[in-house]
Amino acid sequence: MTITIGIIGAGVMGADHAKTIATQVPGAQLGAICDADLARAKDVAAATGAATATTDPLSVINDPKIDAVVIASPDATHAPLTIASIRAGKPVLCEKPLAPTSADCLTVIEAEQQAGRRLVTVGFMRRFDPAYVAMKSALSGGAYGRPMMFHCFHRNVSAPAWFTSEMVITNSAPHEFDIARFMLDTDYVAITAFAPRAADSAKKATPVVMVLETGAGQLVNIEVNVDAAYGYDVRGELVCQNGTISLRSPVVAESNLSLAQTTAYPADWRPRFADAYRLELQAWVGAIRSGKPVGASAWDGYAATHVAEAGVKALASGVREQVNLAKAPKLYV
Ligand code: ISE
Repeated sequence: MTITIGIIGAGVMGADHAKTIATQVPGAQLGAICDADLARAKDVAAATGAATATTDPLSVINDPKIDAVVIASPDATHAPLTIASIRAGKPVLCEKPLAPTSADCLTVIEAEQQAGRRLVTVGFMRRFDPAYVAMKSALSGGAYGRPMMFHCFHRNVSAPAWFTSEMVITNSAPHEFDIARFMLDTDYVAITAFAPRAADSAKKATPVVMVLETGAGQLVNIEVNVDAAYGYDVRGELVCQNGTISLRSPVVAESNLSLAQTTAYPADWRPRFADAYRLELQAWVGAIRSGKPVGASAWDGYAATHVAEAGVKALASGVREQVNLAKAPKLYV
């Protein structure tokens, strides 16, 4: 049975997902591309062979020919469109964040609990990235002993002038909040956040350095710099009792010229995490068939947003803020 997918949002991520589904996800096809800009929806539909283009997301979600929904529209629309998908009984892959506020995340969790089954996957694609998968597999083998610290660096080439330090925490850092929680299989109890003096007064965002404490006494430090300039660069080193495990970013070529050896950084996250997005979409379509959910749940989406809210508070207060995550409902355990 071919899974027919509707994509809501034809911007950077929606177009990327459409291309991946059209070319690298066997057993899936594109039934509709939806965007507030009909011309953009039509362009993506034409480029990927999607059957229709529309500006009406609910017409996609409620179309009986659509089996599943990918939400890659603006963040503020994620919760209401995810809830509409749940109510239509459709599996939904919602790009991060599940919602900009933890209160809105809880409305999605409430709807999914009423449905009585997991329908929501949140697009924390790093869980499918081969480097993070290898790190988690090595850790689970036991030879490294107890993980104590996780050093994370997340650097973008540049962000728009309107991007703020708070958005560094709410928009970019949730990837680390989720992957470290997934890697260590624990929850956070506190967060402290620091920002250096801005290097460029024309920019609103500064780098942000956060230290998170887990319930198991571990430390996760995260540097996010959205104006790193030199390249898109995500690093991670897990420090365990008997050794360390570090991520290696995929290097597709190494050039030797004029007495210099160089490798290139990607310009943004899409090349660095292309495998992760592909594997996430393939696993999600497989899960729709098997009925066994994969990837980050709505609860994981809530946890990331909840930690981000505490991080924004910590940046403003300059003191250690508690992270009080409620106990996950049975549906998510
Ligand atoms: C963006 O939304 C992403 O999800 C990227 O993975 C991240 O690197 C970037 O900082 C975010 O703005």
